[in-house]
Amino acid sequence: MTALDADRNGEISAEEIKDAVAALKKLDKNKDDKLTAEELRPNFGGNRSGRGGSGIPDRSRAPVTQPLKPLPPVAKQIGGVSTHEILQLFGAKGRHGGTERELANYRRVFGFTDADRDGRHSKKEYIENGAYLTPQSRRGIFQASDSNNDGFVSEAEYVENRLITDEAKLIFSDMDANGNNRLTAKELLASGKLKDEKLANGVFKALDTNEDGELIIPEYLRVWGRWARH
Ligand SMILES: [Ca+2]
Ligand SMILES: [Ca+2]
Ligand SMILES: [Ca+2]
Ligand SMILES: [Ca+2]
Repeated sequence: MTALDADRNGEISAEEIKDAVAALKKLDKNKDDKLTAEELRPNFGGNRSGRGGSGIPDRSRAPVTQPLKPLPPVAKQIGGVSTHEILQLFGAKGRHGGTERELANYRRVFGFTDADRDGRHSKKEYIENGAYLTPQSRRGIFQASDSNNDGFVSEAEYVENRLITDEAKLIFSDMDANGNNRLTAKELLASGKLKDEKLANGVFKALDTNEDGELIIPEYLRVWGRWARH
């Protein structure tokens, strides 16, 4: 993408497509008319002149932050109802939701943080240099988004996470009847989304990982996000 997008506007124009063969040939460093994965990988090693690079040395391999304390294994079913069905009862579409417009917007936002334009967020780009919420929250979001645990958040992983969490937050505020950003078991039941009281209480317990009788959004999202990725 970066190789073909000569004017760096995030789109490949007809003009750029015409030049694609030449642009791809430029990537073929050893001139064997084949592009290996190595050659396709953006160059992190010095040569950044003229690419609008930040000039900041790449420290993405250095440990930026300690991992969060892992959650205990998340139940796949509650009271005989699968977490997949539970999300459906809440009306969640999860990663399968989203209009074309929303998807396009998420991809655009992804691009703002992908400073070196290699198609993935490094910990440095997202956690260290990010501005959203707090570093600790960014670390939590980053880890939740990195579904394949390779230490980077790809565009697809980012979009998936936005689809899951934006929807989950809407459902949360929908249930938070008194609008105090805290959800009680009573509010969850009163929302009528889970008609079965036993099930509603079981779901609440599963979400309330610190067992204080209330859900706050990050706490709720940690478990919800895992259910939505099954
Ligand atoms: Ca990047
Ligand atoms: Ca990843
Ligand atoms: Ca509330
Ligand atoms: Ca709690």
